[in-house]
Amino acid sequence: MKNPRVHEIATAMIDAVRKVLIDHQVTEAEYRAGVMYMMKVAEAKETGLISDVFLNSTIVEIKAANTHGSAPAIQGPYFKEDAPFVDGKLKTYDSDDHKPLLLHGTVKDEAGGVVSDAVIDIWHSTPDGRYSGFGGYHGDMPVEYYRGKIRTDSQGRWRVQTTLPAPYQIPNKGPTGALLTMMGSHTWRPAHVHFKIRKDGFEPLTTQYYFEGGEWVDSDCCNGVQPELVMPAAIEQNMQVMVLDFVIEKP
Ligand code: MBD
Ligand code: FE
Repeated sequence: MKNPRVHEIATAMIDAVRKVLIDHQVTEAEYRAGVMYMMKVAEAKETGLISDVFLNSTIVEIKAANTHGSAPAIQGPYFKEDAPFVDGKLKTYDSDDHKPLLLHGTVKDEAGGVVSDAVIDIWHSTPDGRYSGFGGYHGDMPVEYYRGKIRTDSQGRWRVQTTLPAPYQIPNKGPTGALLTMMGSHTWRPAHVHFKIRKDGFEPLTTQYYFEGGEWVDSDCCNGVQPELVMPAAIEQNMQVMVLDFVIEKP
């Protein structure tokens, strides 16, 4: 069955790629190497990763230009729908060199009204740059580590404690890392925490926040940093804290 939207977008994408092939006089051998490369991406299970490294920020730009809510950001490939609800604290592998991080704030609507009972998913990497629940490169860390869901209270407030994430290197031993290196780029992202805020009757908000002054904030390999997403370093109760007041909007 013909799908008009697929027709429009797929046709435009193929036209755009054909133009690149012609403009750069791509040879048969180069084309074949490209096909082999795509097979390697699939084999390494990096299809999601490579898509998000290069293209997710563009989708976010489109959304950002059309929203009255908080700034959206790239979701990346490591969201897990089945993360558990947590009671004020994400499960982490605590050790002496893991610093605590307190996250709290509110969820409001565009008119400033509190949004109670919104579900917030929070996820981030281990200090050594792995995400739970993905296996392979990431090890076999169970899905309940470094991620969880919480709900806003009757005043729209939320709060959760975790450990401070470190600058993060995307999987760099596979085809995505190899391409970035051949392109003269690198595989680093600034330390970040991901959020997804959902409430019936509102547009979901997917975002992530970075730490002011953090390494790679100015040269994220995923092009995911916007000024509104960089939070100043603040301290509360002897802990580094990020205070985030989210605004979500109706469709
Ligand atoms: C990540 O952790 C991430 O957040 C993105 C956007 C891409 C790759 C890895
Ligand atoms: Fe991430």
